[in-house]
Amino acid sequence: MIDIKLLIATTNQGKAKEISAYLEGLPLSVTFLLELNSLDIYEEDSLSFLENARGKNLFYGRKWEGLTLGEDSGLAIDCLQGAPGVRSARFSDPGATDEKNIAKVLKLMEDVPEEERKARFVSCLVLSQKGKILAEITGEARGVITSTKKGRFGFGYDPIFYYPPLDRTFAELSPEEKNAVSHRGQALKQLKTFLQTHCNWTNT
Ligand code: ITT
Repeated sequence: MIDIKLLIATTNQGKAKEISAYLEGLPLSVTFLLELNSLDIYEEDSLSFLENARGKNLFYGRKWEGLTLGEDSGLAIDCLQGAPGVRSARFSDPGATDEKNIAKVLKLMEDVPEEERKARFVSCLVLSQKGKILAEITGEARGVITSTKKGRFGFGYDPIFYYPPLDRTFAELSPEEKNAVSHRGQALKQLKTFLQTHCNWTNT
């Protein structure tokens, strides 16, 4: 079977790992954005995950012949009116780190009782080829923000995102367990089905 080229257009290593693990086994030859050594950086300025995902995808895919996959994701907390939302990566300041972002969320929610700590993770995936969008998929996972960090796996806000069905935070789940239930995993599941059809179609 002929390999189809796929560019995973993210600078976030945590995301890149989860995406490539999920797509393993498909007849794809995967390239990561960081491998291209490009100095171009897309400035995310949209108010929605989908708009940002489209923008990033088309920007990084503009010089790429194969398929391009872009993702925008984030954490939306009910009592913070959906914040950090599209600003999840840079919530504490423009040079934010996961640690600083988590500290800011915990500080803002210091006095919020457990029943008001609901949140959701959202992942928007956009697949394109030569500027044409082929698929747009959204996945979501609902949970509760903890008051302290727990777990050592994952990235970003995983240590403070408690997932009730498994009675653990996302950072307490193995990579496989997280991918099976997470916002990104759910979106990737649909993308995999799409790609399986697309790859068969392209190869015949
Ligand atoms: P790219 O734009 O290059 O893909 P980024 O990290 O800037 O990388 P986003 O703008 O989509 O990506 O921001 C996503 C942020 O949301 C990410 O940095 C984390 O802070 C958070 N996030 C998204 N998915 C997450 C997950 O599965 N677990 C924990 N935090 C997550």
